[in-house]
Amino acid sequence: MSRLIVVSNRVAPITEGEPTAGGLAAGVMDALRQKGGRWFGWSGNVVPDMVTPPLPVVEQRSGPISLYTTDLNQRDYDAYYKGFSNATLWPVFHYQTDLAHFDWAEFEGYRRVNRHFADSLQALMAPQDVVWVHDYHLLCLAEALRAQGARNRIGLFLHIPFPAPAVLMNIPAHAELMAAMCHYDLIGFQTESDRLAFADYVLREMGGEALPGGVLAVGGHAIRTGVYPIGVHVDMLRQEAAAAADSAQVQALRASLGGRALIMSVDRLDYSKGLPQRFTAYERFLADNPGWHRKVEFTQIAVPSRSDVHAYQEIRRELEGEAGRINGRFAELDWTPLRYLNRSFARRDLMPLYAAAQVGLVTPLRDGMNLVAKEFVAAQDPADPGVLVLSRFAGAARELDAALLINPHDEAGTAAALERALSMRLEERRERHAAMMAVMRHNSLERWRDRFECDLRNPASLEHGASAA
Ligand code: GDG
Repeated sequence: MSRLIVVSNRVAPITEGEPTAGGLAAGVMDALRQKGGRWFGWSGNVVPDMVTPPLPVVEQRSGPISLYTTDLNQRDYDAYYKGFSNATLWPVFHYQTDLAHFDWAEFEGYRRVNRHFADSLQALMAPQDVVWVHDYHLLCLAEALRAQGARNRIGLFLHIPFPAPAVLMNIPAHAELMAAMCHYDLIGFQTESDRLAFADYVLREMGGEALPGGVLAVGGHAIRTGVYPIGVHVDMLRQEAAAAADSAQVQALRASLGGRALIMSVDRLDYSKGLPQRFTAYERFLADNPGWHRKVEFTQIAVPSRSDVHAYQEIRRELEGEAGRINGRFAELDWTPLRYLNRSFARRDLMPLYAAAQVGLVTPLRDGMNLVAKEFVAAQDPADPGVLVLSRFAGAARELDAALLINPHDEAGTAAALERALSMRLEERRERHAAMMAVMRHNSLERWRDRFECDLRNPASLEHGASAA
């Protein structure tokens, strides 16, 4: 029997009763639960440098799923996770080269951890198993597995954007990175423009050749590429939202709003999410529309993230200052126009909060997909839905073109979209919501997972056009 082996930087903890957080975790868990399989990744624990690899692998079982985790020592954590993954790849892949730093020693640490992962995986894999690797932390994993002689089918799904070659080439190790990626059999992207950016580099910088069906031939390898937009559990999210529509938390929110309209944003506190630009666009909206004063509130939930990386400390400081400044400018004794919450919420509390909002404001400067946009739409009451204001630079904008699409750098345009969203008549809101729901039902989380797994297991399926989303 050919099992599915999933590898990602972190493995989602199995928590009974609580739905699994985030798209990656939910999609992967579903895939493993159906057919059984193994999931390997970092435990999240950092141990002192005295502890040297190979570090032990811990197994946890839950029904047909086995989770395997390993710790990282401080040196590996600093180079692989904090350094090359989150201070080089993340900013460059999100086009923020000004925030990126590069250090060959960190790149070497990144490759070293990819090799350690490969070492641990060897013991968990049988020759016929297929391996599904996730995201930017593990771009060199297939190369490391091949070096150990693994001949399994190995696929990579990239959750974040893939940059244009000119941007990628800011990373001094771009050639090494791309050569490593070419050891994957299948690489999946969120959008066609990400896939084309990857193909562009392979064709122009590596002398590769494009064959039919998204196949790229380079240096004797054939790499298949495809587009697999990640989705959400549409019906489950609506049920979660409806089930808690009158929870104490939602009642408290409603009481505090006192009938005012609610604009809502939820993000990891990350510079790619465009929070400072969003705050100033809201400020512009308030300045341009005095008629809306006291009638609207904007709540920003910003979940702390990667707080030991310098750029994340900076943006946190900046936002605290901006929230205070905007409230200082517009607040009245009985009206706080902007609420800024720097904390996380339990997932089951989040959906009814989305549903209580009239406007979902999702304005990343760049985003692979952005699941919050999809969750906001799914959580709405179809009879009286809220409006999504969405950045055209989120992967989700490709599918959710019935949202009000904005450019997050255009302060006046975003402010005007907010006014339009708040004033939109019921009929137009329903039409836009129904159009987005239809696309989301089609590109479901099941479809994302099934298409990727099917294409990984059956190379022929791509040749018949399965790669087109
Ligand atoms: C990467 C890519 C791509 C948020 N706050 C809380 C909470 N969340 C959940 C949301 C959502 C998830 O976290 C965030 O997903 P996003 O897609 O918005 O963003 P990234 O974390 O940057 O994810 C992205 C994604 O991978 C999947 O491929 O879409 O482009 O960057 O599900 O609801 N969950 C809980 N408490 C919170 O306070 N439990």
